[in-house]
Amino acid sequence: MSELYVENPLEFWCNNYGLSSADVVFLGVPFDGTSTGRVGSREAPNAIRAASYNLETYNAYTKKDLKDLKMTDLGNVMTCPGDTDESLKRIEKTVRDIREKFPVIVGGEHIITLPVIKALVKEHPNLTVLQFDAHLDLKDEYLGNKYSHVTVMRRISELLGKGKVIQVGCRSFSPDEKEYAKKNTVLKTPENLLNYDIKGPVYVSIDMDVFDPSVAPGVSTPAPGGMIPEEFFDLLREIGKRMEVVGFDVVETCPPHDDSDMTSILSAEVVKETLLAFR
Ligand SMILES: [Mn+2]
Repeated sequence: MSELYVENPLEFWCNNYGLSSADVVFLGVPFDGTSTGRVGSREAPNAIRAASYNLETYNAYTKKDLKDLKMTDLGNVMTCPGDTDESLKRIEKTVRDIREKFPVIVGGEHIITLPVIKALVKEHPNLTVLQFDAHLDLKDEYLGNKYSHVTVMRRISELLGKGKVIQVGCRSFSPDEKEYAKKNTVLKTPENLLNYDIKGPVYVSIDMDVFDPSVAPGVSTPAPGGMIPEEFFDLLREIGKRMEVVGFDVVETCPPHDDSDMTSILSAEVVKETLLAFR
């Protein structure tokens, strides 16, 4: 048969190797059931896939190309709108099945990171989470709810233990959260992160609100005073040289509140740059 000039724009741009041969697996998680701010991050996985078709796959700094990665887009987890418990179970089960691969998880809101960590910690018992976020996400509960995007790093910190969550770029939080952070997590600025030595496997969780709303307006809870892309990408490449990264997520992109798709486009670029920095 002659070559067919067709493509599937509902896959993240990659040479699709299929699950058994791929070592990098892109997984969408369209869940926004606990969002306290603007809702709609469930639309992000497909918006970011669509935006990926405008990317150059080559990176001039690392001289690496997405085309050279053995990657596959597995599709989206079938989450249950309105049922957080069942959704988190399904996410954990799906990630458990791909835990030997390098997972690239695209949310969805930030609570989805909890079941991902629960699944990965079985493969990497000494796991550290490196979180980029405007918020600490360390509240103990929110309106009686223990499982929310504002409690997610508290639950992960309880699971992994003291000093195993490193929080970068946080600028919007309550005194209680700051108090918990002082005792249990490690707070860093983008400028002083690299002075801190992280040993063992690292999972990177990127909440898109770590960026300034001037460059990423389409997030659930924007917070002025954040990072710009060049600063973030420079830091990523240094992390890639120094740390053993075993997977990452990109969360909280909110397409219904995005202008000109700029946050989805930046999110696709973040997926690409992060992959090329770490693989
Ligand atoms: Mn967050």
